[in-house]
Amino acid sequence: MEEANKKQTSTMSEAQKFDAAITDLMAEMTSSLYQNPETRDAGAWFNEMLNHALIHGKNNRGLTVVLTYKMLNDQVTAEDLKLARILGWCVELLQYYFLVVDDIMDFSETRRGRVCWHKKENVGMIAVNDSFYAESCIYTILKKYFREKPYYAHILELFHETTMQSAIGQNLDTTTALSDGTADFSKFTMDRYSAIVKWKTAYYSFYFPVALALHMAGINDPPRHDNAKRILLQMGHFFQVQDDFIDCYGDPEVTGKIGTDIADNKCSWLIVQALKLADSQQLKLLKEVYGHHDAEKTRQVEDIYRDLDLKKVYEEYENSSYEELCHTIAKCDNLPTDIFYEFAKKIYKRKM
Ligand code: DMA
Ligand code: MG
Ligand code: MG
Ligand code: MG
Repeated sequence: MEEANKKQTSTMSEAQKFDAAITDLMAEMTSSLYQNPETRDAGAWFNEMLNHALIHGKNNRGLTVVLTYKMLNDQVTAEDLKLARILGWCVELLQYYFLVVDDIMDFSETRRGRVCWHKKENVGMIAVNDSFYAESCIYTILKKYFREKPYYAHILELFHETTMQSAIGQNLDTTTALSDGTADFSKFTMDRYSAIVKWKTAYYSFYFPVALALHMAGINDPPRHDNAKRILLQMGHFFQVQDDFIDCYGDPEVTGKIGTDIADNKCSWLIVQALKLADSQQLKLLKEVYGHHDAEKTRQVEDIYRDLDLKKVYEEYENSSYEELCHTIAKCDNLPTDIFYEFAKKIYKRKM
């Protein structure tokens, strides 16, 4: 039986092994709550919450920890690989607890092909506390598996720093979208856009997983981290532009989420481009119809996007910025560049 298990494990892809690693972790996260009669009900609740969507993501960020660690180390032990997968799942947990609240703030209905957690019957604003719980799981797991590791302090600091960066980004994102009924486009500049996406997405989605793998591999010198950060923040900007495009043009069957950026009055890449291209009449109409939770007004914004051929503007951007990114990667001389090329390849032309 054990032999058969071993054989099965050896033929599994890294993505499948990563997927499999969550089963034990999931049980560990809530088991202490189940053991205590006082907290048993909370254990059952949190178990359902974690099962709702944590395991239905693309796992790109988590997998990046494992794949990067492998690329930095030609003699990885099975034990270290197991730890890299656990660390990868902690990255997924960080993303998850931000998304649970992001979906409340963004008035979203669906996520990862299912109804958003806060939209489930009896959940509502209890989801805010569930997000805190998911965050706290990270630190329980890190303590259990990494406490004795020489890089423990480095990764702990990185989790805290990344949480702060993402919270700053979410603040910029949501406060830039504040509106008193008529869209005020004066804040919707490319500079503001770049700041929002760097803080809300690029740090946690790109620098963070790679930096964790670097720390695991014993790499913590500023020159190499700074170099990785420079490349990965550029990649993160590209990725959020894609996310904004997908918000309007993606197929919800594929993306698992229904876009809300226009109705939410978001400083999305698409509106920033539209403001550059619109004539005075289009601009006047955009001011009236952008940023309302009203299907007809949203459709009018989409019509203007179509008239401005934003799809084509995006396609040109995707091609040229991918080339620029490869150019930046090629200049990196103190880390294996495959780390970055592999990551870039995975997201280029993505549909979800
Ligand atoms: C989400 O940005 C950012 C964080 C920190 C979760 P978003 O609202 O554009 O993401 P999504 O389109 O997935 O809701
Ligand atoms: Mg959102
Ligand atoms: Mg958001
Ligand atoms: Mg989005």
